[in-house]
Amino acid sequence: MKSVPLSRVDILETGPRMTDREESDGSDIGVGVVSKTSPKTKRPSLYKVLLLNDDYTPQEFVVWLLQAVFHKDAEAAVRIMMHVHQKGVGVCGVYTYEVAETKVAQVMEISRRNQHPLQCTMERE
Ligand code: TYC
Repeated sequence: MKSVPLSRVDILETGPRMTDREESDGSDIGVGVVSKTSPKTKRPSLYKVLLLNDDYTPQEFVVWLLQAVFHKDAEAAVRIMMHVHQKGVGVCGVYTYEVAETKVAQVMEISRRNQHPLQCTMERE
């Protein structure tokens, strides 16, 4: 019977058997399995930054502040200011905790420096 030449795979598989998880001396190479039990990303909680009305802070100052701190255009700033003026409270924006905290601190500090009683706070959405 005519013998068929050995292929490269036949030759390799004639040697000592070794699994994918062994070193050549047969010792374990320490490959583990990483199992994911929960999704790795969680959406952050969001917080509304609220502006409160008062009888003394000039409307023009509030409009300027909304543009400077909250990046509102003139039209949106006037709309928010008038909403707060008429309803007593209004939302300036919605942010993650640290951003909201920074905006509140900026509003309070700028108002204080300008001797206006304007109040700003935050609440979880
Ligand atoms: N009520 C103020 C006034 O008539 C204007 C004002 C608007 C003040 C919004 C605070 O958050 C505020 N001068």
